[in-house]
Amino acid sequence: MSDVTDVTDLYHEFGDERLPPGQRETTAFPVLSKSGTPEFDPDTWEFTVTGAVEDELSLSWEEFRALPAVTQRQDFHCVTGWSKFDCEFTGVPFTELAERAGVRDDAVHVMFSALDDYTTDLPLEDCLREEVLLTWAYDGEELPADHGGPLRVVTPHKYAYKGAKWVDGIEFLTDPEPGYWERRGYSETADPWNEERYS
Ligand SMILES: Nc1nc2c(c(=O)[nH]1)N[C@H]1C(S)=C(S)[C@@H](COP(=O)(O)O)O[C@H]1N2
Ligand SMILES: [Mo]
Repeated sequence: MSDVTDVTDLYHEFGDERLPPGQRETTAFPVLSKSGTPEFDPDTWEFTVTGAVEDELSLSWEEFRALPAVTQRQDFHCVTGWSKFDCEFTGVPFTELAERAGVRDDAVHVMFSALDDYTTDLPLEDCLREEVLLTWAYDGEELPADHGGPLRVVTPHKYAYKGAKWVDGIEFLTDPEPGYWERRGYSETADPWNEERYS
């Protein structure tokens, strides 16, 4: 992997400190999943982009991997209180998929879905940022299955539950809808520097 873009300084937009309030830095990378790690079959896997778009998309694993990708160094903040600095993720920017599908003007919100029936939602403007990636590699290696391999979303400007592991769908919504943890009391907005943990 050649060019690595460092986006670890995005915290300047949200707060003074790289480590958000109430977080502690860890060098470990704990695994947090609501249920186990789902099976991935590259032959039947299908990624869909649906909802308020001009052209709905359906991509095989091979087609997804052929999309243009970037590598970024990012931080990772878990709502349970740990942060991990300098994670190197390689993948497709959310904006690339949004452009290919042609997001309609009435889209305001986004729902991500995953192989383990997890969902999470974000306002559209929070997704249309360069650091929101659909990533398949971590520190130059294939993304481990426990961490969401083959494909996961990363959202370094939000608590990490906003990043769906095993992601296989993006739906553009004209009205906000809550995802899995958001229905269970976690924050809709999830800004780590404002400690938006619960709703
Ligand atoms: N599909 C799916 N994505 C998920 C989860 C999950 O249970 N299923 N857990 C979320 C939560 S609560 C966190 S903190 C991060 C954890 O990512 P990690 O296991 O790679 O540390 O994934 C998020 N994405
Ligand atoms: Mo979490």
